[in-house]
Amino acid sequence: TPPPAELHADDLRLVQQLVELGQAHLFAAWPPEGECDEEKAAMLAQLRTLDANYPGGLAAYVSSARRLLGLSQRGENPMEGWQPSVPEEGVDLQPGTPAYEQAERRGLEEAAAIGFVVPAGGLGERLGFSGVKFALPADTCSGCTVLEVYIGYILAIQREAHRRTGTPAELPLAIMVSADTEAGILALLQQNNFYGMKESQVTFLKQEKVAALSDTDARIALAAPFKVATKPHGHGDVHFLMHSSGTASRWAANGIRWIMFFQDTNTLYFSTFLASVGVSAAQQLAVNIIACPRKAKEAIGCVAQLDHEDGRRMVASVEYNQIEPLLVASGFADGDVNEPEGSAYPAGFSRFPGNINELLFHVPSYLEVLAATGGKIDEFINPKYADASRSTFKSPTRLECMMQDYVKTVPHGQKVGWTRYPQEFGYFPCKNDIVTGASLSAKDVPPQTASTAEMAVYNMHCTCLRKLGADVAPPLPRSFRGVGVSVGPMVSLLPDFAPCLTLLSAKLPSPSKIAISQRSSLVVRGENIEILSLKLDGALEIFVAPGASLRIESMEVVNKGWELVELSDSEQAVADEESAIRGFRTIKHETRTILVSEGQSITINGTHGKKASMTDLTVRSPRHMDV
Ligand code: UGB
Repeated sequence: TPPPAELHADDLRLVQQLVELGQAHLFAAWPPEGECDEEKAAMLAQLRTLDANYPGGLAAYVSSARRLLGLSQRGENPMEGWQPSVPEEGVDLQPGTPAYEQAERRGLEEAAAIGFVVPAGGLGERLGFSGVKFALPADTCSGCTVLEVYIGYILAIQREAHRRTGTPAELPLAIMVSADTEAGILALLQQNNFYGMKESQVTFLKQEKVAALSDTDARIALAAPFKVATKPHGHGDVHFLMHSSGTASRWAANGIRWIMFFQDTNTLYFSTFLASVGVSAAQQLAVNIIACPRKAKEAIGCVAQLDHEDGRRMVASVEYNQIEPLLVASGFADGDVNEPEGSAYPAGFSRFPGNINELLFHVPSYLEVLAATGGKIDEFINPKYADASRSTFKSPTRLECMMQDYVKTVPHGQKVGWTRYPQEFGYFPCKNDIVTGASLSAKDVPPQTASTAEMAVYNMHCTCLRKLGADVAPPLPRSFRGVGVSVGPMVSLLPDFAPCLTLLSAKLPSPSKIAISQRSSLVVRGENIEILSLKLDGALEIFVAPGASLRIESMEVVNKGWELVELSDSEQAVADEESAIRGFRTIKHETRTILVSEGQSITINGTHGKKASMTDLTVRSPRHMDV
């Protein structure tokens, strides 16, 4: 079909290129010149977008797809010839130890030079939540959204950098959005004044979908006569966008030496990340893969040393759907199993560290790789075949890529290591709906639900307090609609109070004088707060405005507190999505709320057997009313 005469020169080149690539079918049904011109123009615009948003354009896309589809059709295993083992080079860090403190202090020295990147183009389809996942509460006691907590940590680190260097810092955040999430995330930020961040600190990277492919020849599929079918390409797009938008080099020019990549529903990433920066800086790591203890069959990748028969060697994350076949093919007869008692590795977990997709990059090394690769990441394809000869698909397929596969493009001169933290500081994303969560729970596989994510936040903060020497009751096992959780005191220490263990320690000079009972809830928000002695048996909320201060010399709070109540069948049936994915509601029986407004400086001393007088304080917060 001759191309329409009015085609722009670039369009003409693209059409010719596509015809040469065996994609003439895209234009085969086009009517003669003068008919459907708007529709043709729209399709050409779509093709230009697809061409511009893939390293090397559509030609490179089709050629990679043909190679991978060929391998897949022949049934060749892309992991063939690789032998996995537990990587020897890595650090197990235990918060509360001198090694941890040293790493965190080293990380704090780098505070002014850290940038943050979070891919958030995915919808919570598996979760049963139709909004953007950033809008979910990280924990319902504080009510703060996940994005609010993420930004809270970044701003707290930024303030610390300012304090240390004497120069105001503005740490950058890049959010990768997709057509599915862009409007929701932007609205969330705008409605909340960017949670205190300057709008100019936030970069939106828009991820485009890639062309869907209808057969093993990588023929691009049409969704309609003038519309190419498209599908998501995966979180690996983030590197191409960091490169093609100039963001990585702009940040480097502004003094950013480290970039932390992470995912969209696990605020625990930030509990230890400064120590990881410290490890990277001390060991001069180009990439630090942050890991957690991994339960066998858990849907997270394995960090493994991979040695190929042909001499190639790398440390990388093996994706969860490839672990079982790889292990069985390489001499681990039992496949993906937890280690037994008496093993050389920690019993009850997979021997391989779990990849939590928190990756810390050294920026100059990253720029070197981006310059060489254009941000292209190793891809894979996963067609569902409709016939035994593996030539037709049940539905169009596409290439996919993952953020963590960046390590596969790192040259040998650059060091890749890993840092693993104990489970309480690890990975509790909010990914699965409550029914899926209950069935995983029954198999002793981490359910990754909203309830486990929320309890993990409280348990992490309790662990921090215990590590410092406070007397905090341990969590007890409970279940909400079949999902097993550990429920202890519900403690939420927001990042402006203390973004890391070292800075928390400074706010609690006599931690052995802090005691929190099992049924207690504690929310602390505000920068200038010092707690010397506190006995809590109930619910306490503390909000101290910027520029205000609170010193609790001694206080005892006893009240009816808050209670978590499992939703009944009838309540669950009518619950809003946010509650339904948790399976419980919180009844706030009684709360002590301390709100210190701007300009106030308050000391509470409730010794001599009487409770602290609250008459001089505003005791209600606008967001958190007593019930
Ligand atoms: N995301 C995008 O921004 N764009 C996309 O096209 C897709 C996702 P999922 P997945 O940590 O639990 C990853 O869907 O793919 C964002 C790791 O590969 O939650 O199942 C999305 O918004 C795996 O090794 O994760 O698996 C979210 O922020 C394991 O570590 C992020 O990418 C697993 O996560 C992850 O998307 C895990």
